[in-house]
Amino acid sequence: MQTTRQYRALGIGVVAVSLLGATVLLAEEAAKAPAAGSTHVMLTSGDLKWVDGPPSLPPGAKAAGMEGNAKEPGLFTMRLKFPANYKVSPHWHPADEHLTVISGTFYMGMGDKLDEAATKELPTGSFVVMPSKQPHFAMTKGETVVQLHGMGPWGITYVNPADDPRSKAAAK
Ligand SMILES: [Cu+2]
Repeated sequence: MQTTRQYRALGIGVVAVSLLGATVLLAEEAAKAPAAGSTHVMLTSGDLKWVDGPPSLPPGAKAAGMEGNAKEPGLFTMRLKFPANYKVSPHWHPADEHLTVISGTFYMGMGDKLDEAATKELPTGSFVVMPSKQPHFAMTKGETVVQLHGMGPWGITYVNPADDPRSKAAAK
């Protein structure tokens, strides 16, 4: 009896210690996480370095990386600037798309056919989460800047491969 109780107490003790250990470990990982990338990020809009948008987007877009690298595993944040009357044909991404409208008005809709009437008007300050693999499309009427964040490696797959600017570029 005595031994059983002792073993039981020991057993509980072991579980308690491992739980404590796991908690401490998680806390340490969490504390380490923000610094894991490099250093802190403090960017004003003026600090952004705009370059031509990626070849996966129709010409005319500008992009500015802010955090991480969309091509690599991990969190990334970037801004995209679209000219007026810009359209991104139905497509989907390998991970959830998080989008914040920084300036202008963005129009976004879900489905595999670009339907202007089916878009939602998203004025400055709007926020969207588009689940991975969910086909969607987007357009602008005036110049619009959006901030995109998600988990890399990021990508874009057009529902209709003919809409992919990369295949158009390759065909030229
Ligand atoms: Cu998208």
